[in-house]
Amino acid sequence: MGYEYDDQNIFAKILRGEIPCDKVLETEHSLAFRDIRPQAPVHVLVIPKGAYVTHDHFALEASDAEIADFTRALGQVCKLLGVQPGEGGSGYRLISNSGDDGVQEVPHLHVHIMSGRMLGRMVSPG
Ligand code: DGP
Repeated sequence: MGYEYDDQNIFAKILRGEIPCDKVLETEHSLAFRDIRPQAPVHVLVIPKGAYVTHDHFALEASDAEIADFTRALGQVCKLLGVQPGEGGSGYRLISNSGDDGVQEVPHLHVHIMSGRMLGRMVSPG
């Protein structure tokens, strides 16, 4: 089977500059911007620039440089947002919805960073 990447997805358009975004950070291989429908006072999405559909796709097929860049970008965004628990921040949650059970809306890997309120239990009862 494998993954087929749809280059017409909304994040691909953001990466090509066809749609604006509220940018938080850009690195060689990653981009972070604010979610258009925030579900917490702080809600930022971090995406790789490469054509990856889900986290497993990225983790298995991305280069070491892309993976290192993405992981560091996540850390840098947490720092920029002031949410690091070890630095006086109130903490945060990372979410990466994948596929149908994960209720993934946009088929380009993204990690949600959410903070600024008590986020409740990890998943809803269903
Ligand atoms: P999900 O695929 O379910 O993990 O969530 C996708 C998220 O992407 C959702 O929280 C809303 C956000 N989103 C969708 N379209 C846009 C857009 O055009 N711009 C921005 N900044 N966020 C978007």
